[in-house]
Amino acid sequence: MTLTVVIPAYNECATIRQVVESVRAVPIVTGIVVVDDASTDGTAAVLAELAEHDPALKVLTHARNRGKGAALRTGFAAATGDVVVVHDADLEYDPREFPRLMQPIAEGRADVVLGSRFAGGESHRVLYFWHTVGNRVLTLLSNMMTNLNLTDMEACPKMFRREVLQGIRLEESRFGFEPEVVAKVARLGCRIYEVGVAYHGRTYAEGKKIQWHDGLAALWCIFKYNLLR
Ligand SMILES: Nc1nc2c(ncn2[C@@H]2O[C@H](COP(=O)(O)OP(=O)(O)OP(=O)(O)O)[C@@H](O)[C@H]2O)c(=O)[nH]1
Ligand SMILES: [Mg+2]
Repeated sequence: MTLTVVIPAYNECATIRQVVESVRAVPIVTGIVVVDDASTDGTAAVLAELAEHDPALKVLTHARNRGKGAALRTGFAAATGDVVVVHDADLEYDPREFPRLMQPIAEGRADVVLGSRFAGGESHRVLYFWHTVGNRVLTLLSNMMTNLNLTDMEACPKMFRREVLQGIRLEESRFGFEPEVVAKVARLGCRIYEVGVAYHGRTYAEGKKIQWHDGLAALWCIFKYNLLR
């Protein structure tokens, strides 16, 4: 079973090399698609150098910044593996966990596997209490509408059988991707599994970017994609 890793990247010049190298080092990875979302910090130059002698690494570039969801749409369309996983470009998650995430799909039990920072015994950096509350509330509201018992709707690691993913029309261009895709795979009746993942979160001083209005946007998307469609 082949695995394509889709990495959205916006101004991640400090981490992108290490991210790509750590993904490459995972034996089950057969292809990597990085979507440079019009970075202005030199990410493009690092990516060009990394792609030079690596046919398994595809770099796609947006002419202007369009957001994580839009970057993922571009990346998913170019993915060719049997299975596709989303991986952020900021070292918060560990690609060595891909085999564990893939297991339910490889065994033919799952169509979609979601990583969770709140399930399983992996290590998690202790960080912002109110962010965790926000995550729990968003996950609770999403679960109430999908009737799924997820523990972490907003976690980045999301793995799909490619046919399932490419059969979904995704609309959200920014961080609304997470609630949108969960609502859509739930509605399709996909077999969903959850796997606990380690989380090495960053502080705002270290470059964390998410803002309170991203939480509000996620809230709106939970209602939009579960009730209004
Ligand atoms: N913030 C942001 N990230 C983008 C954008 N386009 C692509 N990305 C990538 O999407 C991934 C997630 O972005 P992050 O800013 O790390 O968002 P997050 O992990 O939800 O939140 P924090 O890490 O807490 O800031 C990263 O790999 C980014 O490089 C964009 O327009 N804005
Ligand atoms: Mg992040």
